[in-house]
Formats: sequence, C-alpha cells, structure tokens
Amino acid sequence: MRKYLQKQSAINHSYLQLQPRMSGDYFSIWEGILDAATRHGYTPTNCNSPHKEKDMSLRVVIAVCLLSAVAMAADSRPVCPGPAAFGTARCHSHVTTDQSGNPYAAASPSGYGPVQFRTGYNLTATGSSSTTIGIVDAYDDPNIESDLGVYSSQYGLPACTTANGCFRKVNQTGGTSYPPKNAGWSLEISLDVEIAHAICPSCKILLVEATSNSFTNLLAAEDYAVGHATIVSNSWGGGESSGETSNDSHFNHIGIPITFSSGDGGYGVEYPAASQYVNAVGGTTLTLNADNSYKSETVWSGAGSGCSAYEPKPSWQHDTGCLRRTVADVAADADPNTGAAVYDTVRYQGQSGWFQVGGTSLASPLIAAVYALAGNGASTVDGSYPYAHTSALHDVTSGSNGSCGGSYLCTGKVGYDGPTGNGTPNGVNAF
Ligand SMILES: [Ca+2]
Repeated sequence: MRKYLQKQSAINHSYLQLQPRMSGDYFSIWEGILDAATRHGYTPTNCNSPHKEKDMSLRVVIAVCLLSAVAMAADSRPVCPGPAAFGTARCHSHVTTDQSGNPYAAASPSGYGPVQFRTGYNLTATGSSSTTIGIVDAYDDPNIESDLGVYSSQYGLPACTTANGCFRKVNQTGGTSYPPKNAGWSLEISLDVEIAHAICPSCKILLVEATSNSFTNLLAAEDYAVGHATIVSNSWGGGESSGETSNDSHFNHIGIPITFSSGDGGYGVEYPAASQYVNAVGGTTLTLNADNSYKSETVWSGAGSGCSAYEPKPSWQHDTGCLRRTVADVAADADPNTGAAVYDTVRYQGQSGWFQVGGTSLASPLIAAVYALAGNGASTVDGSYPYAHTSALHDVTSGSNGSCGGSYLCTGKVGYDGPTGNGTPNGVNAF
C-alpha cells in the first residue's frame, strides 16, 4: 500500500486518485485500503462505492477515491547517525519523513497512542507506583519532563512529574548535572519515556542520561539504572566485537529484566542485544482493527536478528540454527509506518511537535513496560521467562528482515523465529 501511494504521490503531490481493481469481498478490501490510506496520513475525499465495471470480468470491481496528501508521511529515516563507530552505540528509532525526506512533525498526534498499544496488546493493568522503569539513553533532553506532561494531557494519562515523585532524571552517576543536549537522542528519549508511561501509567520512571554515546558512558548509566530500577529499557546498540562478553557483567542481574532493542538495520546482530543476560526485543508491523483490537503482525523489515558471533547460547534457547546466542527473544511494534505518536520540543532537523516514531527503539520500552505491568520481574531469569510462557504471546508467522535462505533467522515462522523471537504481548502472562 505504501509503495503504491508513494509512486502515485510522485505524480501529484497534492492529490492522487486511488483506483484499485478488486475481486472477491470488495467492500471489505476497499475499507481496508481506505483505512491504510488514512493511517498513512491521507484524507479520502470524493469517494464512490465499489462497483462492477461493465466491460470487464464480473469479478473485477472499480472504486475511485481522491486522497488528500496534506498530512502524508512518505517514508522514514534513522534518528541517530550510523552505523555506530567502534566503541559507540546509536539509538534505534526511525522517524517518518515528508516527501523531501525530512522528519515530519505536526501540531497534533499521528501514529498509535496509549489506547492503541494497550488495547492491541491486551494490556489492562495500570501497574504499581512501587515499580520503577529505568531508561538508559545518551545525552540530555532538557525538555523531557514538560514534553511528557503534554503527552500525558493529550491522552488523559496521570501526570508523571518530579514534583509528584513519578519522574526522575539523573546523569550517569545519579547526579543532576546533565550532559550536553542532543536533538536525535532527545527524540529517542521522548519515545522511550512516553511509551513507558503510556503502557504502565502508574509506574515510576527513572531516566539515566549517559555523558555521551560511548559504551563506557552508556554502561556506567546502565549500572546506575540497574541499581535504582525494577526493570531497565535500552534502545541502542552497535556492532558485535570479540571483547563484548567482558561487558556482560553490566547486564548480569537476575530478577531485574533488562530489555535491548535488536537493531534497525535488518538481518544482523548487534550488541548488547546479543548479550546472553538481556531480553533482545525484535520488531513487527502491528495492524489493528477499527476498535484498536489486535488484527495481525508481520516482521518489521528493519529489526535486527541472527546468530551472535561471541555470546554463549542460553540454556533456554533450543533453536538449532545458531550454535551461540540467537537474537531476538520477544518483539513488539517497531515499524515507523505503524509507529508511536511522540511529542518532542527539542528541535530536530528543524522540526518539533508530534512526530511518528518506530524502530526497535519503540519495541524495547514497550516490552519493558509490559514486564512492569506483570510485576513478576523478580521471578525472572534474564530473558528466559517468555520461552516458558509462549501461549501468552502472539506468534508472528510472516514477513522478513533480510536474506538468509528463507530460514527462521530472518523470516517470520510458526513458533520461534529470529526477528520476533517467541512473539509479541497478548496480555502480561509471558513476562
Ligand atoms: Ca514466530
């Protein structure tokens, strides 16, 4: 659908005529097309009903619609520059862009909000104020607390502020002398914090800002987060290296689930998602019904997956395609086209306001917050729990994130597969 729209919009930037030929249950097909167009920012106008065209087969149906492309987001781009240089990490968020490839922001939200994610993933609990979701990112977002306030107001969520004890922002040693501001990482921080609050509105949030995107600083921030949070979410990574297992001690904390986004470059493995001690979170394209209930999911093409070159295989992984650790363990929505509405006023590429953001950077805080809702983290060992509770997950069985000879390592399959692990949340019982 997106490719079709983009192709058409290259011809006419303001309006395009949508005129698909349909057979079968054409009314529901037509409805689906209009729904997809709307989700991509088009406003359908001057539509007629599907009708059979006289000169063609009786099974062929024509319907016509003009779609206003005013609010269209054409594609997406990585928020952080990359690939990450050796010894550094990049954030894994992707933001939707306009026709010129620039990030697109608006005065009102576009993309999924709390109701969509919570209804879609069958999440009804609101969490506990004795649970703290730790979020580790690089650099400072000076506006995060006020931006979270706008997000909460927009969606009717409880306020989460320093004053009411819900929100806390610290540097990597727990102090309040913050690192330099960074626009890309600020968008990442907005995504992480707002999604954590959306999914677990009663939880506390601890944002730990590393001095830079070096592993040295990010791991220091990780240490602080693990010492002061119940669950820790991370949406960053870099290439694997032979010395990586020497950093694994930072993640070896039984009873504190640590989530890491699996990457945003498609088939391939990144660290720390590769660490045997973390929950590697892959990505999907999440489609919802009109009432926001779950409809379907496929592999998101950008999700990282595959065999680690260095990490030992955890005892709970039984797939046969990797001698060592396989990425991922679980997954959640990550496609920017079905991405989250994110409010960020730190001007990014000339834009501020409501962005639509995806990447496995969205999936990681989402899964961390589901762990928070489950309230069971202290009983879990690393990423093992979902492997023993797959009946409470949606199994993703289609889509691909690259070329691997059609194997489960880069292809959605029945049961475990690389890009989505054991699947996505269907309630909290797998966490
Ligand atoms: Ca699967």
